Amino acid sequence: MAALPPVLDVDPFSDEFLADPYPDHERLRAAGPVVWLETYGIYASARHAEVQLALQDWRTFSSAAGVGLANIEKEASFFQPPSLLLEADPPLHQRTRPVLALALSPSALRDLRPKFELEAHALADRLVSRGTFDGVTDLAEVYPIRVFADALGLREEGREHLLPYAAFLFNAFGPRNPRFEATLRAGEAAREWVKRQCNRRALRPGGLGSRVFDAVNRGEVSEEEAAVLVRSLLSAGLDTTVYGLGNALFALATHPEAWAQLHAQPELARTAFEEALRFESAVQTFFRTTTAETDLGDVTLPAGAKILLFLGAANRDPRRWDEPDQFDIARKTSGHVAFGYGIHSCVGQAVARMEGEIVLKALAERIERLELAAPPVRCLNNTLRGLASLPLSVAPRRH
Ligand code: QZP
Repeated sequence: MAALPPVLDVDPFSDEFLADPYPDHERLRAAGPVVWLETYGIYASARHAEVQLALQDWRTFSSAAGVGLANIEKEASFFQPPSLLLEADPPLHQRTRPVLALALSPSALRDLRPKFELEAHALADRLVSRGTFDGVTDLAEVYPIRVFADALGLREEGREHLLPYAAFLFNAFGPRNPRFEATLRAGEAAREWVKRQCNRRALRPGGLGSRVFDAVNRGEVSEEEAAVLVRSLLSAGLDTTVYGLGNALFALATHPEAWAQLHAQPELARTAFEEALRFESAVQTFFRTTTAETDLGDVTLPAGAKILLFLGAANRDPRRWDEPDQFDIARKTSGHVAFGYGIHSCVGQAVARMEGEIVLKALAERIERLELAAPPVRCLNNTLRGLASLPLSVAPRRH
């Protein structure tokens, strides 16, 4: 029988919550499968089963009203025009998604891998020889921008806009709070630059971006639509991996037994990165909007309701995971929702995994001990969880 949801006064976009969300995640999961957050007048779920059910049922839990707090059918979207992927339902999504899926296909990735490895090895050599470095500003922010922006075919000039753009964009999925305001000015300037980079002529021929425009020649999308799809690569493809790599390094630097295991077996790099995604999910939350009255868990939601899905909390739900708060690079991580789930699950996840695997493997081969050199500094964002700084000291492998 459907019940009224428990009412919580938790603000998931407050500094206190974002600095350490895990105690509140437990409160949210314990309160029920679906709760009501009175601060914003929204439903929310932090349990794995309900998060997965909602993501699976795209007809009822729609993306077309936006995946942020704002209902973009009533208010303006951050994106002008809206994303043809993230903020679209079938049938539109069925036409646009394959265009990016093809650009990011296994064969496209096979071509990219040697370059990604070369860059990782050069960067790892340089950083390890220094003995201390910042895992975020010297590595996590450097590597994806180099390899992914190169792969996309972006010009070198202006790449400093990419991170402020993403900081603004991911804040914009939340409320118009001071954190959002603080990134607005740099974000708007960056948005103009990003827009200009999404034209066919701005992109290096043969790169991933230009590959998206091949779909115009095949008659699958219009020239304007292709530019908006290239924008999706720029929006979703950089900061997510920056935060994901930083979080993985943080977890490994604070779990010496995990590092020892990875150093002994660098081929565990791929599963170590996967466990880091589960343990500290870079994308913590996004929303869906109901298209009809529906039951989820023990609650009846009306049509047109926003529901906040806590991916990071689902990835630590004890109903789904043994010892969820333990970082264990040998665990079976399949079923985590760090890349989402269902028709909208991350179209670039193979690229992200390749970056994570290659970077962690390059470091594991060179570093025997990885430790914090000073306390890390968190970067609070309405959607992303990650660090602004991660001072590391490394003991190189003995020969
Ligand atoms: C951002 C787009 C975690 C997601 C919200 C990241 C993301 C995905 C797609 C787009 C933007 O299509 O613009």
